[in-house]
Amino acid sequence: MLYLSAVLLTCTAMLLDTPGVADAFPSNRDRIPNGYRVADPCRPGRTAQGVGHKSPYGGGPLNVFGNAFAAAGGWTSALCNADSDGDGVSNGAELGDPSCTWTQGQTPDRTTDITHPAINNNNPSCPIPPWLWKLFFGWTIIFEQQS
Ligand SMILES: [Ca+2]
Ligand SMILES: [Ca+2]
Repeated sequence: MLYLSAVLLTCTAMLLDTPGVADAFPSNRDRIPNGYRVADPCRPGRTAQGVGHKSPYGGGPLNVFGNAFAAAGGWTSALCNADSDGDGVSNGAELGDPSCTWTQGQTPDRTTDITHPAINNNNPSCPIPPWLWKLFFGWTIIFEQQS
């Protein structure tokens, strides 16, 4: 029974990890700086598809950043200067807009090393340990790069 559960969980995770399967509100990714470049610390080599959601694939309950974004109504100076995940790095610094000057459509001050504004950079809480995720799903990154 345990083996069957593990196989079912793995197949479900593989389906959910297929790009484009579960995008929820991708337009919100345009409303934050580097919305398509946020590294997902729980899935090495991947970007978070749902930066404002608890699920990295988007949809479902909002995370702390998603709630703050919804309350602010967009990328505001207050949201930019806040540190939603409490890791000591402001949302703006995490998303490449440390001076909080970005507006939609502009290229942010920084476009590399973009970290997740709802996941603690120093101690990420992941449903699947990153090493285990990489062991099972790392091959799909190679597949995507070739396509
Ligand atoms: Ca932070
Ligand atoms: Ca963070």
